[in-house]
Amino acid sequence: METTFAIIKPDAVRAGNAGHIIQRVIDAGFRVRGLRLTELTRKQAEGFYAVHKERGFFGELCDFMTSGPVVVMALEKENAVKAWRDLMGPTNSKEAPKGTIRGDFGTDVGENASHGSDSAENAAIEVAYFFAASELL
Ligand code: 3AN
Repeated sequence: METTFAIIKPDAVRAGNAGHIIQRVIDAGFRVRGLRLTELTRKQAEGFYAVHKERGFFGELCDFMTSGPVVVMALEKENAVKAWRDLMGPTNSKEAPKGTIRGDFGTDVGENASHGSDSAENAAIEVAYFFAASELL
């Protein structure tokens, strides 16, 4: 069984959609191993997105991710990384089909309602970035 890491981003929490998104997680058969409402510090956001630090949108991305509360989750399922990315839809909410989280709750490529790890290796790193082992059920 695989565990992936997910974030309900500030736009979706602000719009009151966190509950709707968590319901989709449960309906899709994920087991929630960890879940917390938190607000990222600038340092946390910059560390989390360090692979993107040379990209033009890095500052904007960190501004957005620190703009309000987020929900961080560790989600378990067979092929959880792919299953969660399929449920989210493509990065750009403008291109994401209806029925996907980004298609239904996001706005564009930056404000796209959710994050999901892109590999099992990164999922392990990202889960550990936000959760102590003792917080994972
Ligand atoms: P994904 O989160 O789907 O794996 P990546 O890895 O391409 O997508 O992008 C990482 C993060 O950077 C995403 N959360 C996305 O919202 C943001 N991002 C990507 N491209 C842009 C852009 N052109 N402007 C603002 N934010 C962006």
